Amino acid sequence: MKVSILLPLLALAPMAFTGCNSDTTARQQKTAAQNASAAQLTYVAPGKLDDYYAILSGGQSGSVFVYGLPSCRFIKEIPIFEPRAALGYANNPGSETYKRLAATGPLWGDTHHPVLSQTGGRYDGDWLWINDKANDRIAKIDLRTFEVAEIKVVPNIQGAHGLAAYLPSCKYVFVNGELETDHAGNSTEAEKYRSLVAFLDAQTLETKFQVSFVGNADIASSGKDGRYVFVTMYNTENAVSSEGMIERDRDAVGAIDVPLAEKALADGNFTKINGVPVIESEKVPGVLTLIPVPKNPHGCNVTPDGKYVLASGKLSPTVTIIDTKTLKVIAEPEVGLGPLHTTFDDRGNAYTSLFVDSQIVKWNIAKAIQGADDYIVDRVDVHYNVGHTKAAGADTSHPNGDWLISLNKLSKGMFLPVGPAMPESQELIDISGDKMRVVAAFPSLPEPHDAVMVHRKVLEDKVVQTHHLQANAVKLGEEKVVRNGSKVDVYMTCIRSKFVPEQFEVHEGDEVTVHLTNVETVRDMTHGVAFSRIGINVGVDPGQTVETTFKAPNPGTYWYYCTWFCSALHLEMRGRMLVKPQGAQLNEYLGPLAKEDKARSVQKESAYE
Ligand code: K7E
Ligand code: CUA
Ligand code: CA
Repeated sequence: MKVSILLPLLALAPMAFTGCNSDTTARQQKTAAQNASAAQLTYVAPGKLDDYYAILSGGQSGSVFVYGLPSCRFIKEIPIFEPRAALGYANNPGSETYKRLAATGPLWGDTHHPVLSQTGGRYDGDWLWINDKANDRIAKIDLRTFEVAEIKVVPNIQGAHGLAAYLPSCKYVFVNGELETDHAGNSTEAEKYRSLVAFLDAQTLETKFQVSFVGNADIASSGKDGRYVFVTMYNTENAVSSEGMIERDRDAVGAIDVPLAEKALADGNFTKINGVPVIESEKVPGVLTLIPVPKNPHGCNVTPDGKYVLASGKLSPTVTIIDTKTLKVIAEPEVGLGPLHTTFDDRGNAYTSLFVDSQIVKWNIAKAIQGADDYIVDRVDVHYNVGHTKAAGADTSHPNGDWLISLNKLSKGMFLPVGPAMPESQELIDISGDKMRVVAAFPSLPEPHDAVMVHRKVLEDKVVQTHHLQANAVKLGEEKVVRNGSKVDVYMTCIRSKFVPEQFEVHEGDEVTVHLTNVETVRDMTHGVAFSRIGINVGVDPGQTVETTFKAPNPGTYWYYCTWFCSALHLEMRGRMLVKPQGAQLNEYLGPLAKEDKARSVQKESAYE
C-alpha cells in the first residue's frame, strides 16, 4: 500500500521542481556564500584573542557571564549572589566570600543590569556594578580580577531594578525601586505605597540618599552632563494589579535633578528612614520632573551625545524622544511592536529591540526628529522575543559602531533539544554597514537581561596575572597549626604539587579553620582543596589566600586533596587530617614531615616483592 501511494509522488517530484531549479541553486549558492562570510567574521583562530569582552547579566543564575566576541566563546562565570563550589565562592560558611554574601541576605539573586565605570565618556575598565532585583543588593566587581569586591543592601527599596552610573563623574551608581511599598511606616495599605531611587557611593556602595515618590521606577539611564538622571515609570497609577497598572494612557519618564537633590541633602530637607536621608519629591519642587510618555514605557537610554533620552514604548509601538535639557518631548517615532530597549552606534543611529515583532529595528535619530519619512533604516529578525539589545560601547559617549548583541528570551529550536526548557539565546549582529546582519547565535544559562561590551584594549592591561599577597597570606616556610582550646587554625600553603602541612591532628568536634595561601607566582596555576566527606571545597588562585571553617567529624583519617588538575603530581597533591577522640594525645605540628616520618609512612619495599 505504501509503495503505491509514494510512487506517483516520487515520480512527480523532479517535474515539480524543474521550473525553478536554477533559481534554487543560485539561492543555495548565495546562502552558502553568505554563511561562509558570516563565519569568517566570527572566526577567531585558536590561541587568538577576541576583540571584545561581552559581560552578560545572569538573571536568576545570580551571576554574570563573560563571553568573547565576535567568536561567541564562553570564557567565565563570575558568581555573585549564589555560591559556586567549583570556584570556591561563598560555599564554605567559614570563607570571607560566604560571610560577605550571607550578611547581605539570601544565597541567591537576580541580576539584571551590568554597568561599567567610565572616565571622560569612555569605559575605563575599572569596575562593574550589577543589581540583585530580588533582594535589593548591588555588587561591585573588580575588573582586575573579575571577582566581587563589595556587596551591599540598599535600604528601604524593593525590587532594585534599573541601575546606572551617574555621569560623567561616576561618583554614584543609582538604582530604581520597581516595587512599591510603605517604606516609611511598613503598613500594607496600598494608598501609602511609594517608590525610591537610591543614590549609592559608587565605591563603598553606601546609600547616600534616596528620592521618594508615588508610582514606580523601572529602567535607569544618566544624562552625560551631571544634571539629570532618568527613569521610566510604568506604574504612575500606583496600582497593585496588572489591570490597574495599564489604566492610564500615559505614564512617565522621571527626571531627577541630582544637584538639586544634593542641595536638599545639604539643607537638611529630608527625612531619615533606616539611617538613609530620603528626599520626598513633593517637598522639593523640581527634584523630580515627570515627563508624560505613552503608557507603560520600559527602556530608558540616553543618546551618546547626551542630547536626548529615549523611552521605549513597550505597549506603544513608539520610542519617545525627550530633550535632556528642556525635558520636552520632541518626537515620538513609530518603530514596531513591543519596543523594549534602545542602543546606539557612532553614526547617529538607534537600534531598538522589538519584543513582539522579534526584531531589531535600526532608525536614524536626526531624521526621526525632523519627521522625515525614511527614518527607519533597516530591520532584522531575531530568534526570538528579544529583551535587551546592546551595541559595543553604547553606554558611553563613543560607541564603537561595529557589533550589537540581541538578548533573546526564547530560543525554541535554535539549539540541540535538551528537554522542555531550552537555553537562552543571544545573537551577534554586524552593524558596521548600512544593513544589519545576524552572523552568529550562542546559548547561555538563564537568563541574561542586559549586557555590556567593552573592547579588549580597555581591559587587557588591567587584568592581573596573580593576586597581590594580602596581609593574611601564609608565607612559604611559615606554615603552622595553632591550637586554642577547641579552636584550631591551620596555616597552610600550596604550590605544585604539595600542601604544607601534609598532615595535621585535631580532636573530634574541634572548630577547624584552614587558612590556605596559593604561593604560586605564575598565572593560571590555581589549586583547590577539597576535604573528603566534609563538604568543603575552595579554589585558590595564585597569590590568593582563602579561609574555611568546619567542625572536625568523627575520629578517623580524612584526606584533603587538590581539585584543580595542576601538574603531573596533581593526584599526589593531598594530605591528611587526623581526627582523634576527645582527650587523646595530639602530636604537635613541627613542620613538613621529617625524614624518619616519611620513611615510616612508606611501606617496606619488601611488601611489594
Ligand atoms: Cu528589560 Cu530587568 Cu532590563 Cu529584562 S529588564 S529585558
Ligand atoms: Cu594542585 Cu592539583
Ligand atoms: Ca501604567
